[in-house]
Amino acid sequence: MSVFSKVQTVTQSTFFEVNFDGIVGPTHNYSGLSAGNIASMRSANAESSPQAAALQGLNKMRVLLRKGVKQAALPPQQRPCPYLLNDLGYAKGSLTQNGPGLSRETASDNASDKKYYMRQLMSASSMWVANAATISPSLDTTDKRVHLTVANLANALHRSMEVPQTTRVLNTIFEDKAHFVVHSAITSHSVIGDEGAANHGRLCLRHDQPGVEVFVYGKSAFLEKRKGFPCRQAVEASKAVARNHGLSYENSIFLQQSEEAVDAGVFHNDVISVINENVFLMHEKSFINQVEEINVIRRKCNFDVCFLNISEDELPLHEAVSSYFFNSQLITLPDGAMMLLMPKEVEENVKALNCVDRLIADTNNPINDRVFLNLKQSMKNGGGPACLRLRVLLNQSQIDALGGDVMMTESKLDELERIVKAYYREKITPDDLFDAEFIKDSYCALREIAKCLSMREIYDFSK
Ligand code: SUG
Repeated sequence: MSVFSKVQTVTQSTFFEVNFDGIVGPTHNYSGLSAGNIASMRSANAESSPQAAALQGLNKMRVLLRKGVKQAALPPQQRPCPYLLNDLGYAKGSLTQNGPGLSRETASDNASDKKYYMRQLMSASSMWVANAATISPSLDTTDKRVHLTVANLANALHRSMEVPQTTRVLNTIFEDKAHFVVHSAITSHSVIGDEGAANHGRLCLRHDQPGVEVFVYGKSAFLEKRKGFPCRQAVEASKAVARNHGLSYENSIFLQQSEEAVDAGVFHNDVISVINENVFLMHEKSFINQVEEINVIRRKCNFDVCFLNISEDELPLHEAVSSYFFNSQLITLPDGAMMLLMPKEVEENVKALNCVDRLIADTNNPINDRVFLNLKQSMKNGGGPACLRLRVLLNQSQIDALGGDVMMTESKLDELERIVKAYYREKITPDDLFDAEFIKDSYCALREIAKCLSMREIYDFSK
């Protein structure tokens, strides 16, 4: 029998991968803000449904909860972003059509400035919490605490403005210093751009064993500038995170994205590969010197790694990107079996569907199930299942030490669903973002969500 067979050991792990999903915010819209993210560029100015987007996200959490996976949630952020609004010299409410007017209006101000900034300031992009932070579990770090580094997201204005609120939320949840260390974001500059867990994975024999942390980058101050789509993650940032987390040379590895992948729309590594325990599922065009790098990983890991290297013939790069095949959540279920939670777009793409079914039929890997979910509202902005979740490996005492009331239950999901149905709009266009009534309604939604998660102090408007 193969070492990677589908027959599972039944001993319960003492560590759990807790999936923290970002609750989609009430301002979810398509503003075409992300260069190199093909879905975001294509969806610019389309009508969006914040309500459908949030319900699709809550449904994903419910599906995993019912599979016995530990599920948690992170609240949406306040929009327009109060810190950036203030930095830009705009008074509160001044950017809305029917707001109180520009109390600090100057000659330098004009309508196109306002439109440009409002689209940035209103982005609900904090829903993609795979970009909120990078996390090293206590099993890997020298001081045996969980380390989290907030991502600086320095490559785009609408994403970099997430940092202060993400920092506040993570400090609230991971407040207990006996278990957790929350590091501030690395100084915000694109040369040291850091996009968090979307460019990070962890290989281990089982979740309760020490692992080798895999950092993926696209650029470096020491590499030549390239044409084509922008690279977001700098190796300098990845190495800083590894140092701050107390990872050793032996338990960290740094891989460079292939330029072909970046130019095909792979703006984060989670668009082209995914790791869970000892399984590394990747497209053959994911990394530079991929074959050699696989051998380096084999040597570093003191356990067998199951590399599932999908060929261009089986699933061409552009279809891997359009279906978001690799942006799936690869999850170990309580019985030890592995499951792929995939976007519906995989089911709708013949090659992608054949590919996942071939993996499930193959007896030499532990993946034995797949579930397809409709996440189309988020997908249209380039955010699949894996983008919507932040994986945090925790043992029971660490779970007990979490601040707020963020672990999901059926009744908590019911309550969140009720709030979304009551306060989120069914349809908006980017022009609705300027409506003061819309902003007021969104504050009501956020107030109730914060109450539901017992995190009352996180929003500026409630102070
Ligand atoms: O940063 N889209 C996000 C999608 C992030 C996906 N995350 C991961 N791959 N982990 C981004 O490009 C689009 C917003 C807009 O165009 O309105 C956006 O920000």
